[in-house]
Amino acid sequence: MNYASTPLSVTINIDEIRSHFPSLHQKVNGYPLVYFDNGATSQKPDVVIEAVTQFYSQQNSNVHRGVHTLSQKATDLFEEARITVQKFINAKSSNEIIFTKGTTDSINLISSCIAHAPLLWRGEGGEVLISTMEHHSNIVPWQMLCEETGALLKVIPINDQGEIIWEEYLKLLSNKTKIVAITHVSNTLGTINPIKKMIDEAHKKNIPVLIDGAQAVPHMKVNVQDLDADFYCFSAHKMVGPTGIGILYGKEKWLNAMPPYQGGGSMIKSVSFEKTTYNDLPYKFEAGTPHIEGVLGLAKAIEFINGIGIENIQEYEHELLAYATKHLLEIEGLKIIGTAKEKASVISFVIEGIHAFDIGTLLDQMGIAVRTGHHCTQPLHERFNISSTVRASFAFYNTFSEIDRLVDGLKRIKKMI
Ligand code: C6P
Repeated sequence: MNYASTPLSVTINIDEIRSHFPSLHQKVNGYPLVYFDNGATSQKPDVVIEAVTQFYSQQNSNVHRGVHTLSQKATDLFEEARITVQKFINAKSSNEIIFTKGTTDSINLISSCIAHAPLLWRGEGGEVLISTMEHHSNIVPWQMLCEETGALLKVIPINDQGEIIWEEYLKLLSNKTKIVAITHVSNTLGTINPIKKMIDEAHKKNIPVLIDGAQAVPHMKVNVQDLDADFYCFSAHKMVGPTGIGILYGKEKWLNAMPPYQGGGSMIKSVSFEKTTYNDLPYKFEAGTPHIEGVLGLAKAIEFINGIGIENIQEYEHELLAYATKHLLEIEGLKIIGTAKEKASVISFVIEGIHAFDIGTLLDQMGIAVRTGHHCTQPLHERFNISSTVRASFAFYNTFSEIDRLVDGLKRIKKMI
């Protein structure tokens, strides 16, 4: 059935966009693929795939290490990519852009180094403040830090819609708080947190704030200077870039105040058995040979997104979200978990009497890829007294007719079971 009565109000050429994604044009279990697992990882456009293969076929060499032509070329492309990232999130300096393995690695870098920086981590004990809706990547590293330092983990509660309870946040911010670590967009609920306001409040008490931007950067304009974020973390693979590469943005003064994360090549100025001096930013935090082709692919992913316009992406995905919400709610027994006023294009739901895993498996038989389970947010699922949900997460290359297929598929499953 075609439910697509909503006219597109944005100038996005969906056919043209989709033509750049080879993986979208395949059949899965006999049906044209509908890929709604973008929250886990996105598909990749031809320009990103070409950048990776071109590196291996033409520029392959190590960076920052050779005087020979290939190494110089690879180094130039690598450092140009850093500037592309800097401009994309409007960081003040490219020294503030650290290449990591991904969001998880970026958060672990900070949680491992911060307590060794007296400028940032003053005194014993203290508290680390996170929220109920955090991904395990923004919980476990802080628990490990708390175990090591004797700090306490404090959790900001959320309401039934899946929004931070503002008064509780204000109550929990205190002179004991060492850092606030909060997700920009929840990977399960889709909630867009009011991070600018949250950062403002924390800064009134001189508390630094780390933002987990894994689910935000692919879907909305992020301006780290405007937000005044102290640290901002994200992954390339969720924004049509390669896997295994991510970004840690950090204010230069904080990155300078912290010791290195790992020791090895590149992060040093000089080494002797008696004493090693560390390199300047950003290299101080980039020990070892980096994921060069991942960085080059990430730059192409950003250029691709810029070509469409992140504001156009946001508007289009918002229409997908509204359309999907409306038609999913027509299914009897379906309940959406996460109904915040400000939401990104993520819908997690349960259907009365049918296990999420069965729904995911049966949808897959129809060529529709969704995620089922706790989506690495077990405490959040506990908050809603459920063990698992089905999650459909949309990207700018998804269509209204694909949403129709999801809705029809769920109706068939309801009839079957
Ligand atoms: N969430 C999901 O299906 P990595 O794996 O390091 O690229 O990203 C970790 C991460 C951190 N924070 C948030 C909010 C996330 O959504 C994720 C990754 C995926 O929801 C895989 S579990």
